[in-house]
Amino acid sequence: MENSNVNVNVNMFEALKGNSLGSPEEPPYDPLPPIEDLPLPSTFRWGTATAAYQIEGSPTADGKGPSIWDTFSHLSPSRTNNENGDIACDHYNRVEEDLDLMASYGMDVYRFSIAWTRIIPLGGRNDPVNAQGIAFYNKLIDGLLARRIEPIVTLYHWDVPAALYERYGAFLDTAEFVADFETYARVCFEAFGDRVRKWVTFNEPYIIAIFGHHSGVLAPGRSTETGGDSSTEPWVVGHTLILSHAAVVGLYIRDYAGAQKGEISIVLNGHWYEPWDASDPADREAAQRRLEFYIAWFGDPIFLGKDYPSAMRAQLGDRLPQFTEEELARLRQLASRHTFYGMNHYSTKFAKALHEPPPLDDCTGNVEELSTNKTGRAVGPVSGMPWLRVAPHGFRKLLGWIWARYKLPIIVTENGCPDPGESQTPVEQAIEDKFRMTYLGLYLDTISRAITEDGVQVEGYYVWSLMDNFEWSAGYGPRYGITHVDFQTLVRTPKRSVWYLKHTFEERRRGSLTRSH
Ligand code: GBH
Repeated sequence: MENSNVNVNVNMFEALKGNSLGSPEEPPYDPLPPIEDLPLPSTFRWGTATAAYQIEGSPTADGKGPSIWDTFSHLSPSRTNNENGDIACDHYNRVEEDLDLMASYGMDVYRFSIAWTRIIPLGGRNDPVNAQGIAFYNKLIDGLLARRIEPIVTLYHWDVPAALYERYGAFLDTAEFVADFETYARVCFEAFGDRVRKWVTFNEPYIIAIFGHHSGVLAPGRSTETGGDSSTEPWVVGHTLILSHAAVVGLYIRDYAGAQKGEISIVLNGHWYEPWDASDPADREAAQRRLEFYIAWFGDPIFLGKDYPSAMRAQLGDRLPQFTEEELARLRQLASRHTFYGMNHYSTKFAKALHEPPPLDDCTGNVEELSTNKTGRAVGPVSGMPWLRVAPHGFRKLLGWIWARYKLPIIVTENGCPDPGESQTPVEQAIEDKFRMTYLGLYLDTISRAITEDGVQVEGYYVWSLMDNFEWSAGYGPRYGITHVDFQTLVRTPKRSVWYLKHTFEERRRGSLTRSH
C-alpha cells in the first residue's frame, strides 16, 4: 500500500524558492509552508472541472432551449462585462479535440455539467425531451470512457431553463421546482446512468441562493433593487435546493443505485474564516457563525438530516422556511446515504463580529468579511482575483472542520486560481503560470498533510478549470484554466501547471513510487 502512493511533486518548484508570490505593494502575510514530497493514497484521483454554460457555446444548436444565463448574459445594460457564452470555448463543436487534450494530461476524472435545456428545452415535467441533447452528452461520456477518464456529472451548474423561471420563478416555487427537477434527473439517470458512477445534484447552492437572489450578481440577477426581496428570497431558494436535492437522491437510491452502482451527492462551496482578532471571543464566534451561514445552511439538513443551524434560526426567524416533520424524517433517512462530500474551495477570509443588530437582508450571520486581520496581515498572497488569496493553512482547517462535522470522505470538486495579471499577458507568458502551479502544489500538499497527519479522508482533487472559460459576471477576464484559450481563434495551449500535475500523478501509473518522506 505504502509504496504505491503518489507523491506531491516538488521538482518543478526550484525556480520558486524564496516565496516570491507576493508583490511589494501587498500587505504582509505569514510565510507559506514549503511544498514537500508528500504522499497521497494510491486510490487518490485527480481531474479537472468545467460547467456547461462556461465552455459549450452553441446556445440554440440541435434544439437547445434558453436558460437564465442565455437571458442574463444578453441584458442591456450588460451585467456580464459586455460578454456572453454564445461561443465560449466552442466546446460543443470541439469535443473530440478537448477529449484528446484531457487524455494527454493523464487525468483520472473529468467533472462536467449537463445543460438542462439541451435535454428538456423548456425544462418542465410535461415538456418534450430532446434526443439530440442526449446524443451530445452520450458522445462526451463515451469519449471519456474510451480514454479511461471517469465522467463525474453535475446535473445543475446554474443554468435553469428560462421557461421555468418565466412560469413560476424557478427556485422560488418549491413544489413546482422539485417536480420538474426530479423529472429532468430521471431522464439523465435513464440516459447516462449505465456509464456514470458519480452524480452531483447542485453546484454551490449558496451561490445560487445568494449571488442569484440576494446580491443579484449572477443569474437570474434578483435582489431588492431589481424587484426581488433579498431578505426572504435567498432562504426560500435554499429550501427548494435542499428539498429538490433530497428528492433526487431518494429517486436515485430507490430506482437506480442498485443496478447502476453509482453514488450521488452535492457540491458545497465556502471559504475558511479566521477570526479578525483571534483574542476576541466575539470574533471567534463570528468566524464559526459565518461558516454555518455559508456551509452548514445546506450541510446540516443534507448530511446530518437536521434543521438549519440554530444561529440561523435565531437570526432569521420565520424568514427561514420550516421543514415539516415528514420532510425532516426523510432528510434523516437520506443523510446516511451520502457517500462523499463535494467541496469547492478557493480561499480564506477574516471574520469580524458586528455589534449592531443585523439589517433584515443580512446573509452573513452579522459578520464583516476582511482580507487582513487586526494586525494588518493579509491571509496570503493575492492571485488574479482580489478575493482569492493563497491560504493553504485555511484549507487545512476547513478540511478538518468538514470532516469533524459530516464524517464523510471529501472530494475537492473545484480548486484553482488565475495568476496575477494573467488576463493582460500574451499567451507565451500566460502559459508560464508559476503562481497557479505553486497554488496547486500548496493545496495538494495540504491534502496530503490532512490525510496523513489529521486523519481526514480525501479521495480526489479536481482543478478548476480544464481551460480558460466564461467567468460568469466577469466575462472572459479572469482565466482559471490549466489550458490557455485564445478567445479569438479558440486555440488551446496547455499551461505549465498541466505538466506539474501530470508529473505529480503519472508516477502512480508507473507504480514505482516509494514514500520519500
Ligand atoms: C466557482 O464558484 C464556480 O463553481 C465556477 O463556475 C466558477 O467559474 C469558479 O468558482 C471561479 O469563480 O467573496 O464576495 O468577494 C465560486 C464562487 C465566486 C464564491 C466568487 C466567492 C467571491 C466573491 N465564488 N466569490 S466575494
